Amino acid sequence: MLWDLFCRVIDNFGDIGVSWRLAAELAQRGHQVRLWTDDASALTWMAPAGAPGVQVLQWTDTAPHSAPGDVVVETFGCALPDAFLASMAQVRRPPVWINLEYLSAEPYVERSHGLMSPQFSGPAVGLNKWFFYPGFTAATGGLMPAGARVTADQTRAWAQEMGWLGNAEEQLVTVFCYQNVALPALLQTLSPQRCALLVPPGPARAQLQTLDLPPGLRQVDLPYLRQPDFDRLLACADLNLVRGEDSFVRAQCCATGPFLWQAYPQHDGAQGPKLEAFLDLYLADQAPPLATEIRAVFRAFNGRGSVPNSLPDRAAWRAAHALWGRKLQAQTDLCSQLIAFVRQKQA
Ligand code: TRH
Repeated sequence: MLWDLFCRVIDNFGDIGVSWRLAAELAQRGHQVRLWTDDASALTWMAPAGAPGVQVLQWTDTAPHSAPGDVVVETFGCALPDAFLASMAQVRRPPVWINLEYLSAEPYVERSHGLMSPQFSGPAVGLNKWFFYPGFTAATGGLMPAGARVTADQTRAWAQEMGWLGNAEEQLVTVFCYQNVALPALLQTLSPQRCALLVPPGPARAQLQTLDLPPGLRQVDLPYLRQPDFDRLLACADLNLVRGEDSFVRAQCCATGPFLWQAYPQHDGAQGPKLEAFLDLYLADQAPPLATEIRAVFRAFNGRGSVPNSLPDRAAWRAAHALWGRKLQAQTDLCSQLIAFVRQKQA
């Protein structure tokens, strides 16, 4: 099938990161993808070689030269250009039009996944748009697939090759969060263990530059990595501090080490319920002492409480993480679900 994927970059890398991941995954499954974006700049490092089957195009508000594809995906409600909507309404067999939403574990996701939004006015009058919600349960659209699995040993050897690992005893901790009030206290809980903090460019690195690192911790500033290497980075870490949407998912699907997630901060505080809803699912199968400890440190990492004196027992935390990972693996992935959803709407 031919897919038109639209992506508007609001800020950071999540919008283009998720869109690129989906585009590349569809193409790998034999589909043709046109990725329309208003800002492709991050793709120069995220996907420098592009991907066969994916064409990256400048978002245009004027009528496109070619007819719309079989499927049109509007990522994160980015509102398609009127001229494109009009061209969708004009073709004999209109494309299946999907709004791919933000990821959340909140209950509204199960209620809203797969709903139809008939268009009663505007350039796409007469067409239906379908809501597709990623999620963590069977009644949602699932998560982007994990890609090739690599063992912790393979990735550690890679970290060594990259020059990030000081010695075999050193723990690897990625620091890919936003500006974070809990970071200084959290680093204290890691010390005096020997840890290499692997820090991509961004707000966390800027914050670390203002801190004196406690004993045992060593900062390694990373360049921007290709997306598959970024995934590998998370896979090799003993602990991942992640954020937003895409790194949050990768830390759950690709990594053996546990993670802490900083939800994207919003002015209305929407990240609070989002965090709690995720923790409710994530910790549902864990016994109370561990679940309470993990919840406390996740909350602290989101500015909702103070950092405990110590982190949860690492072996127990790892086991909890593995259990959750197995649960996610049993789900049908987002790409497969999306293709099946489209085929059902075309039938
Ligand atoms: O960049 P983010 O903060 O993105 C956010 C969230 O998606 C948020 O929900 C959304 O509202 C906001 O953007 C607009 O974090 P996220 O989601 O983890 O995306 C990071 C992407 O960048 C991910 O696809 C991985 C990619 N990446 C690389 O490929 N290489 C790198 O070196 C780095 C640092 C990131």
